[in-house]
Amino acid sequence: MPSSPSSADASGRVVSGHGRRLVVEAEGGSRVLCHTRGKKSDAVVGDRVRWQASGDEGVIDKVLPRTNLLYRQDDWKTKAFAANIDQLLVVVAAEPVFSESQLARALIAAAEAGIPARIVLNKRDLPAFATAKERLAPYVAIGVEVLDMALKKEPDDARARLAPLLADRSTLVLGPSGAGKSTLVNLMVADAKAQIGEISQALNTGRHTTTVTQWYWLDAARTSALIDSPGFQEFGLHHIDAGGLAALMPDIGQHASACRFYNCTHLHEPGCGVLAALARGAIAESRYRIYREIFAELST
Ligand SMILES: Nc1nc2c(ncn2[C@@H]2O[C@H](COP(=O)(O)OP(=O)(O)OP(=O)(O)O)[C@@H](O)[C@H]2O)c(=O)[nH]1
Ligand SMILES: [Mg+2]
Ligand SMILES: [Zn+2]
Repeated sequence: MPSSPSSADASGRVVSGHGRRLVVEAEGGSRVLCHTRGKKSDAVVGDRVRWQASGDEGVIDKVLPRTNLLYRQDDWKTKAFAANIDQLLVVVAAEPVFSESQLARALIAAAEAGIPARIVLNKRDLPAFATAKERLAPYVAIGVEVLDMALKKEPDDARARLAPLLADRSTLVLGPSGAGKSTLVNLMVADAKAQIGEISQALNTGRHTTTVTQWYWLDAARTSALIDSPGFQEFGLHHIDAGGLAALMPDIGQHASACRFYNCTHLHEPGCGVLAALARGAIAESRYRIYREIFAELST
């Protein structure tokens, strides 16, 4: 429990949460269940906040300015993943088969938010791995680093390669359900169970599948953080302007300078540099299909 008097605001960081119930870590490291004022909660995991104690719990008064916010925008709903993150690890696996569209969307959202991203391709031990790896070839080609791992089967290899990438920054782990996000977090965070603590455990109700976004510290000095998140199935990008989509998909956007029209949509225009590149095999068909699919969504 914080020792600050209830009249004064203390600073802290949101370390987990569900709707309006958020766990805030105070400066000293203690964690307290907080509520937000008003109906709409705008504090998300990773946010730095001003809060005050109110009995055993707390109330968040103010969310401090963010460096960034990663979120998805479905038709009606905005779903924040986390704020103030330095990098993204998108975890996909050989099994269950991942949706390339969802993967592409996560990378587009990250690019839009200015957050660097890597892909972890997990479950190298399974026969389906080779096919999954092939499906990631377009991402390797655009310069996204793909880390092949078996988080469960070859934990030492995974730990040794991940540790330097995670040092001194906050990393959000995102991906579909069953890919291995929590396996990764448990591998890297020695005291993960203890950090979840009773408050957050109650929010997650002991389920195997993650239902609550959770911020973990990797080190005692609290300079490196790993954020576990629930698996996603949908990834709406309605916050992105259709005209700006190509620029967020580098393999598509790099050919736009050859288009005859400055406002080319790359769908049907004559003299389109993107369609020409597609025709000569310079753009992966799956990537162009995803571009069209998202463009259509953003144009309705
Ligand atoms: N074969 C194999 N299975 C693995 C590996 N890594 C993780 N798994 C298994 O994959 C399953 C899902 O792992 P989780 O870490 O819970 O997946 P998650 O991404 O956190 O899933 P959600 O919380 O539902 O989003 C578990 O049964 C793990 O044991 C691996 O390297 N190889
Ligand atoms: Mg999980
Ligand atoms: Zn074009």
